[in-house]
Amino acid sequence: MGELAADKHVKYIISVEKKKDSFESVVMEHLRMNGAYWGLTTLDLLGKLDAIDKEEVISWVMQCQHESGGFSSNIGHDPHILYTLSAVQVLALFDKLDVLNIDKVSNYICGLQNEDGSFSGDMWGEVDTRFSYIAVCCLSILHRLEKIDVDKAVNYIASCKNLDGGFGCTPGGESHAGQIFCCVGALAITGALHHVDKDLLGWWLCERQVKSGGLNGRPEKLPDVCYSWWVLSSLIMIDRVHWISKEKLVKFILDCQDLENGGISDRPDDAVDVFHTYFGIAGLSLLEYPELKAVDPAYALPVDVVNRIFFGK
Ligand code: GRG
Ligand code: ZN
Repeated sequence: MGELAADKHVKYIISVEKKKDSFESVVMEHLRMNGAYWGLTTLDLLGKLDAIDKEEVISWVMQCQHESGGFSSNIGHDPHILYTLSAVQVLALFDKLDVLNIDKVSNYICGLQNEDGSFSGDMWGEVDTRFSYIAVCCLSILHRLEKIDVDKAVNYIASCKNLDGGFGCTPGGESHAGQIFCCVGALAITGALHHVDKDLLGWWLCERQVKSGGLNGRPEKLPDVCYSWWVLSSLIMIDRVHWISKEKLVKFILDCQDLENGGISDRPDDAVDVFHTYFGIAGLSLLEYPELKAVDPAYALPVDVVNRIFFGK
């Protein structure tokens, strides 16, 4: 089996960050804040966050904040709850949460909670359990969870649970590993994992491992490196990670590396991108691959960053 080409991946992430006019960057323009979170978290897990000009990133992040308190994907775009979490996560990575007006950011998020406990993603109102996770995760990082109706938020997530033990984006929505991560993550952060049938969900999740060792996101679908994050983090949060073969999954992720130019793709021999590079490295970190920082499965941040947020260490 090959090894992790850590130095190549560091170079790849830094080159994407620098090539702001490249094709990938233009396509990613509307995802820049989210992309910054993926790239910078990957560098931190690889122990190379100091390769980045911290002040430049922080100044750009703060220019993406709006009057409403929310953040947008890039300067001049509209604010959205996803980019608000990414901005907060990026500031947390650099230990710079103190530049935020915490009440302003948390008011923006609170304003997106609906009467039934669900969350909208922005002022246009789309509702999805992704936004429930984002709200809970972000407010928890800001120590402002008490500002929303947590019971209602939890009950809404519980109402999205299916008979197969999984969760969907709204009540009755098909179970999908991405939504399961969001629902289990939000329930873990709020101390409400008793709503999860761990054996039933653990069974559904471990059935996501296919012959090649990779994981898919739902039955009959192709494996994809990003599910090494969505599925594995969920299995860890419900204590069932020993139900899959870790060795086979490590091999699948390593097989998706571009050994020449760095980066990780969704499946072997496809083109690499920052998104799958992040999920590959974060997945390997969850699998306790040597020389990577540990990542927290609920907050999707390095464990030392989470400890600093909650214990000041
Ligand atoms: C901080 C880690 C972190 C996340 C923020 C955005 C978000 C919260 C969560 C997204 C969860 C989600 C729905 C992930 C799934 C993304 C994905 C690969 C969707 C693909 O779905 P299909 O149907 O692909 O196109 P399949 O694999 O089912 O064929
Ligand atoms: Zn993917």
